Amino acid sequence: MNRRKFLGQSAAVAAGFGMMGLTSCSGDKKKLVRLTGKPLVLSTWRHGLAANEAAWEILKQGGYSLDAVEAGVRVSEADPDVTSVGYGGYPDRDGHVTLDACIMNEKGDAGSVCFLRNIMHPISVARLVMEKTPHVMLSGEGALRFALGNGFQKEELLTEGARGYWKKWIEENQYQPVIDENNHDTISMIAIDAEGRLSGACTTSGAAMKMHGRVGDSPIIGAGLYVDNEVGGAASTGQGELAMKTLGSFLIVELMRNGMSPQQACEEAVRRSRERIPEGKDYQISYLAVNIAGEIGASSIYHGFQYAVCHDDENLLFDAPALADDQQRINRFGE
Ligand code: SD4
Repeated sequence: MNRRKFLGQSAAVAAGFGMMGLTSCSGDKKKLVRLTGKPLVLSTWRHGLAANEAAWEILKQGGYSLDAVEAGVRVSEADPDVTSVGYGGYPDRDGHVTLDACIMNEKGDAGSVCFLRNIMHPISVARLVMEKTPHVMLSGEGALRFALGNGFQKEELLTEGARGYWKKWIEENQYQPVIDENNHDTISMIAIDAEGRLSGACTTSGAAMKMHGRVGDSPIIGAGLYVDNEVGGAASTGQGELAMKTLGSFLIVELMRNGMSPQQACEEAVRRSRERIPEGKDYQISYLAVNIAGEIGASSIYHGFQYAVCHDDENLLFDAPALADDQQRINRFGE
């Protein structure tokens, strides 16, 4: 994308419109959609379309945004074809699927689980941590025990497909868990309901082939997700270490609080995250944000990040603008 087109999009967002040059779900129509208004739900990646649909069922009936985001991301968690989330998620380098998730509501309540194994819906465990304990985060064995004690069933989450990917990776690669387009589709979702209540959810199996025990940004309140009902919400997908080092989602919300549009705030968070990339590494990070007025922003280091927005019964997929230019992408991906 050239700079002029990029700025044109930012201006459109600042004026209260959604991103320009949008493609519909079927990918064939160009559209300009006004995205202000409630209710509204947005989420990361193409599979966010199906997740949005489940969330929208609740929102359109006047339901609670927290119920909507939980129901929405559960769709991705149960989908074996989504390889960065829940069932079917790629394992760590030892062959174990380990899950991270968090959830937040309009009051600023938050719940989170990390390094959780064998539970299909970590987002629902995170919600229970928020609602049933005085804590924000449970990890590993303790999180599993808490889940089982609350009626969740132990399940094998490693599918044959994911096992095959892991086996191939071991043979061909050198154990470097870098997030790129092949292992990158964490779902983060933010919704505003008819009463103006903002909630968010984020759930992932994390970086494929990560070290056993590695936890990313997705369960960290302020890194993978942050919502504040006075301002808006933000979420990340990509190399979680970058969002952790910058508290990227919290940063975006604070930048919006101080007057930036969601688009400007996402771009600034990408810029800062990019500065934290270790020498010699090439990582991708993407942010998605919405303010309480329903304006949306999205930004990424490289092109390829897509997000889905559902409003007024219309559920559309958008291409996020990127900071790196096309030549840098060609150099990286050889396209
Ligand atoms: C992580 N941010 O664990 C997650 C991975 C991700 O799409 O977003 N994948 O670092």
